[in-house]
Amino acid sequence: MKTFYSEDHRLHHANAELNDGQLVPVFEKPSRADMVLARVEAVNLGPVLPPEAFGIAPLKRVHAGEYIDFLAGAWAEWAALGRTNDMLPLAWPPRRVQARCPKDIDGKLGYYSFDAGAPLTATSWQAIYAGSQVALSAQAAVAAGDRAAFALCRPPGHHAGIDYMGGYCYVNNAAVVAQAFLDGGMRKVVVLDVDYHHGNGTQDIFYQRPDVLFLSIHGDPQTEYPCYTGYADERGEGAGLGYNHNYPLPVGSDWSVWSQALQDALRVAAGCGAEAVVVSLGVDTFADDPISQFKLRSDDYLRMGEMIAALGLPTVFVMEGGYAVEEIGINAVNTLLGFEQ
Ligand code: Q9C
Ligand code: ZN
Repeated sequence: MKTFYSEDHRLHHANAELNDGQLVPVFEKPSRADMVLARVEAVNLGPVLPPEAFGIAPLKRVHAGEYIDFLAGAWAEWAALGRTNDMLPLAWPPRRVQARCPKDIDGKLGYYSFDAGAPLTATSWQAIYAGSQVALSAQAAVAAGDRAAFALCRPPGHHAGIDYMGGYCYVNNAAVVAQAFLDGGMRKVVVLDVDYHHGNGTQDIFYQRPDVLFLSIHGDPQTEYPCYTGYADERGEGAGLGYNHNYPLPVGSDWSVWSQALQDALRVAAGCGAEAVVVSLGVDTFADDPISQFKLRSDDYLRMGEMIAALGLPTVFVMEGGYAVEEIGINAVNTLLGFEQ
């Protein structure tokens, strides 16, 4: 299958993030994509192609326009105050306040985020934007008839909601791809999120809609980030009721447990009449991931890909998390190889 990739991902490399109460070097770093690309090339997965230009309009089909404009212009506002450190928010609207977007950049940062886990640097927007074009290029290849394509996106996207960033994510690439399929004429699309963390952003974007079925397998929010969403009783709302399925699993879950959740998710996916599948491909489910608590082994990703392929639907794989940098390439590409076998 084709892999879409842009070198511009390098333009997003923040300094530090908060982990266990300490500022530490970021886990979501450029070498992640380098390792995946190296593995794609080592196994001859297929051609590696640069993105085509789709512009910003497809992003504003799933995100608030004002939020995308904020991302694009945030650094300029920050730098105008003489600031040179990475941008991080420091205040959020609590419960029972009427949240209005403030004028100053610190207020805006909190308004357009749900945590302090998505730092912005001077050149982050260029990387974020390039990642979205990578995703759209993979979608276009599949819409044009390819059985599957791999969007090697960085930074990841599934924590980004309609109008907020967080958890290393800014633009929800998987949601952009799903919407592009619909805008191309499809009537139903599945987003299958296999990242260790709940895809809260994707859930937010499609929660009230029946045209995108969202399925997410992840660490139980009672103990795992993003802490407040991902419960099994979040089933969608209004017209979207029944089109959201969460599979929270306990810490320590291995393939025997995890694959049962996938089996059920695929059963739901097969029965919904979808015309395409978007896989939010996080491999932070790996046993040696430094920030996650599942126990998948590298061979398990081959089975995962094989099971997803059995749906028999056009499929776009969108890179999400995975922080065991040494093995991220093996694990991500094993999923794709398993799909193809
Ligand atoms: N001690 C993605 O995988 N920090 N984002 C968790 C654990 C945030 C993960 C802290 C993790 C964000 C795309
Ligand atoms: Zn994750």
